[in-house]
Amino acid sequence: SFTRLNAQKKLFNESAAQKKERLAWWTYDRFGMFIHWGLYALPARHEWVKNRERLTSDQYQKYFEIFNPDLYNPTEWARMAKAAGMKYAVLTTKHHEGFCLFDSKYTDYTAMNTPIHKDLVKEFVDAFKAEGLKVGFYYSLIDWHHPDFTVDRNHPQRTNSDEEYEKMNKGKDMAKYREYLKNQVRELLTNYGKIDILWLDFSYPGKHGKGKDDWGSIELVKMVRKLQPGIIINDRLDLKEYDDAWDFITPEQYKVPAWPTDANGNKLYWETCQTFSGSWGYYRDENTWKDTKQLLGLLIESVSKGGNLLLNVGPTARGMFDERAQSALAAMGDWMKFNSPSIYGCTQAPDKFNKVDNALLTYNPKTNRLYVHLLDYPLNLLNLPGYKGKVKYAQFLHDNSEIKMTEGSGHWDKNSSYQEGDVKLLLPVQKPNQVI
Ligand code: JFZ
Repeated sequence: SFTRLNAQKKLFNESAAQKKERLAWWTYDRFGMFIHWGLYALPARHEWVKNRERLTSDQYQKYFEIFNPDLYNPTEWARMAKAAGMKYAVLTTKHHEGFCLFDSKYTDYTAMNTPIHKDLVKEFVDAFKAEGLKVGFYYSLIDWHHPDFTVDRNHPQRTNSDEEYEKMNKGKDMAKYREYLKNQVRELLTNYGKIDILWLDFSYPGKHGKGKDDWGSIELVKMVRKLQPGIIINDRLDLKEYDDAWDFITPEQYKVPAWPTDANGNKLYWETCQTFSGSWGYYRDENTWKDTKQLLGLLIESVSKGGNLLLNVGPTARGMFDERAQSALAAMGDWMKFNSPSIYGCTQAPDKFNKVDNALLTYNPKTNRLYVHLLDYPLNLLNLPGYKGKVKYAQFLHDNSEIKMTEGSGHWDKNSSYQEGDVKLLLPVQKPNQVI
C-alpha cells in the first residue's frame, strides 16, 4: 500500500537534503543483517510458535527457565556479517513473545533472569561496534507476555466473539503497556551509546487490532528523535500520514516491482527484509532454504531499484548461527569480495541505460560506472540495446579484464523492426566463477 501514500503532516523541521544526509551511510551501505533471536529459538519451529500453537504464558515459561545460550559470541557473529559484506545489523531486543534480551528496570522477563544471566544486547552492541558495524534495535510493539497488553486479533489467545474479548481484557490497561513500551525504548536508546537504526514492529489498526493510539506512536517518535537525533526509523508505527515520522518503508518477503514512490512520485527510501529459509527465528526442520544465486539476486535487485537488503539470520538456542546460515553467508562473501563495488554506493541506473535481457543493472553515480549483473550468463555476445555512444570501456569486475565490444549493430524488436545503436560485448564462452 506504500504507493498510495499521501503524506502531508509533519512532526519535525528537517529538510529533504538534511534527511538525505542523515541517511547517507545507510543508502551507501545497502546490505545489513537482521537477527531474530529469543526464547523461540528453543522450540525451533518459528518465532510465532507461541501464537501458532496458542500457548499460554504458563506453557511458554519452560523456555524462559532453560534459556542458556552458552556459545553466544557476538564478535563471531559480527565477523561473519562483515565477511558476507554486511555493514550493519539489527537485533530483536524483544520480539512478540515479550522476552527481553536486555536488562530492564521495568520487567523481570529478561535474559538476566534466565540461566545465562547476561545483558545479551549490551554484548551485541559492543561486539558489532568494535568490528566497525553499525547497530540497530528491533523492538516489538506487540507483546504476548505483558499483563496489560490486551488480547487482539494477532494474539495467541484470540477469539471470534466480542464478548470473549471483553471478558479476557477485563482489568487490562493498555495505557500501562504504552508506558512500559515507552520506558523500554528509552532504556534501549539511553543505555547502549549511539544506536543507528530503530525497527519497531508492527501495527494492524482496525477491529481488534492496534495502531498509533495504542502505541502512543507520535510521542514515541518524538522521544526517539530527541534521544538519538541521527537514528533511522522504519515505518511500522502506523504514522503513514506523516511525512517525517518514519524514514524508510519495509516491503517484506516479496519483490518490489519498481522503486517505490509516494503519491506525488517522490522516490522513497526503502529496505526489503528477507529470510534464508522462510521463518525469522531459528527453525530446525525448515527445508526451504534459498540458494546463493537467489540470495545474491535479492541483494542486486534491491540495489537495482534503489533499495537496501536486510537479510535475516535466526541463531540457535546455544547462540550460534547454524551451519546452513554460515555457509550461505560465506557464499555471499565470496561474491562480495570481488563484486561489492557494484553494491556499495550504487543505485538504480539512469533511464538512458535500457534494460538488458536476463540482467540487472546497478550504477555508481560518483564514478559513473554501470554494472551489468548477468543472472543468466549468455553465449558469447551480450547485447546492450541502444548503448551506442554511451560506453567508453567494458571489463569484468572480478579481475578487471577487458571485454571487447563492438558498436554499430542493432537488434530486431518485438514488432520485427530493426533498432540501430546497440553495443555488443564479446564474452568468453565459459562463465568465470565470480560472475553471478
Ligand atoms: C513481522 C513479525 O511478525 C515477524 O515475526 C518478523 O519479525 C518480521 C520481520 O516482521 O511480520 C510482519 C510485519 C508486517 C508485515 C508483514 C509481516 N506487513 O506489514 O506486511
